[in-house]
Amino acid sequence: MSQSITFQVQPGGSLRGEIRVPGDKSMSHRSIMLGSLAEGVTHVRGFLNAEDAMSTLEAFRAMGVKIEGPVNGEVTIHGVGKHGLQAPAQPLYLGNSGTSMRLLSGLLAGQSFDSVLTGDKSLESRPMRRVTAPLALMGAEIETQENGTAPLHIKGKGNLKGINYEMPIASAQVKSCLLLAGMYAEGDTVVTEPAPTRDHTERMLTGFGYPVKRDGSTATINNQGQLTATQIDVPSDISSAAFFLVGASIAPDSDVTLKHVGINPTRTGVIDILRLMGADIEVLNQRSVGGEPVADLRVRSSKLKGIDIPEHLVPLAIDEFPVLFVAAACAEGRTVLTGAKELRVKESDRIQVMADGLQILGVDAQPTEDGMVINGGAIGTGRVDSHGDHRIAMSFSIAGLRASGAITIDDCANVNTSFKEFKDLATQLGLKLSVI
Ligand code: SPQ
Repeated sequence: MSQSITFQVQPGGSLRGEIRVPGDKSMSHRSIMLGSLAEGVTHVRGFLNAEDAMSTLEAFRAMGVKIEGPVNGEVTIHGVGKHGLQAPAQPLYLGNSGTSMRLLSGLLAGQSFDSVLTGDKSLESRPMRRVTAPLALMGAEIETQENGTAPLHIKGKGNLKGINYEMPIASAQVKSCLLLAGMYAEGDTVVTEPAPTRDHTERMLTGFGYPVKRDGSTATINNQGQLTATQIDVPSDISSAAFFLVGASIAPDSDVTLKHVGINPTRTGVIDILRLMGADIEVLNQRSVGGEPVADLRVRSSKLKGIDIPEHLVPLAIDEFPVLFVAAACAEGRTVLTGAKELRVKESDRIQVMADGLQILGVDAQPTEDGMVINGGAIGTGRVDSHGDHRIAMSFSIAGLRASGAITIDDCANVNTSFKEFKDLATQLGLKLSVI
């Protein structure tokens, strides 16, 4: 585990310049998983070299896959084929990464060997029944702790059967877990989601030549396909870009261009929400890269206003709410978020932890069961705790742009799980951020 790190941000300043934030975390995980199961050698560019994606990469190395890199974002995966993974000698430690654990649980339930998945304190307190329950319906045997958390002990029985599953929550991790298990199940695995969630798994399976049928909110897969090695170009992560979309919106005299950002419509809720609040965001040079839409995003300072966030945008911006709460704190009037209960079971309880920190900074932020009510106003000064959650740490750093004094943020080491370069890129643009 990384050592404890404290950030301190001095108040004020503007953000100006052009940067490229690191590769998309969701796609980086999936590129390793599918590349490992493919026939042939897959080359990945733009891979996210951060702890979460590395947890996935190391897990596949531990299952006998030869993976070179990452070097400058390039990874070469020598695929072992759908049935070529080897039993790991030890439990697979997945650090802080929910995506690794939930997607791997599906994939490993379909293998013919046993495996154990573990993680850090945060990951081992996150709910896993959302995946183990439907996997059990497919015939998987997975032992959890009494309260449904990891470590997960997965029996490799190799005889899964397809199910027709209506997901009770909108979760790309649950959907992806079941699609990966469905690659090993007899008959069709049919997954229906209650609202659109990120569809990188479906797109990437298609890119590897594996048939997945998509019909509205339903995706169907079976065990008849093969994955064929391919080239993957991972765009920049819109969830990392989001810190600067908000930062440049709230800080006066700002003008930032974020290059080569993935703008898959299942991920762009943050742009829609900020625009509804009055943000000035231009989407430039739209293009398609390896089956995923990409663009440069130019964002300039604007006067934000509070809004009622439309609930249909919640799953499309689920990881961006910590920093959107900072935008709301800087907006004129009231912002209301509802329908976002899922935020309570992320790396931290993102509703409570953000409300606590904002209140320490003098913001009128009231947590509710499934969201938050924030009355925009001044941001003060103080010491807040990120509770080891990367997105909380970066969000409070951005709040410094409009604070009246310094903000000290404890427990920031996990910024390395998704965005190691955050401090360097943020200071390059003008944020007065240091490690103390
Ligand atoms: O991987 P992890 O820890 O779950 O990461 C987070 C994040 O903020 O980085 C969530 F805390 O992103 C998830 C996201 O919230 C990544 C993800 C994916 O790649 O499929 C899907 C979302 O989770 P969920 O639970 O809504 O399916």
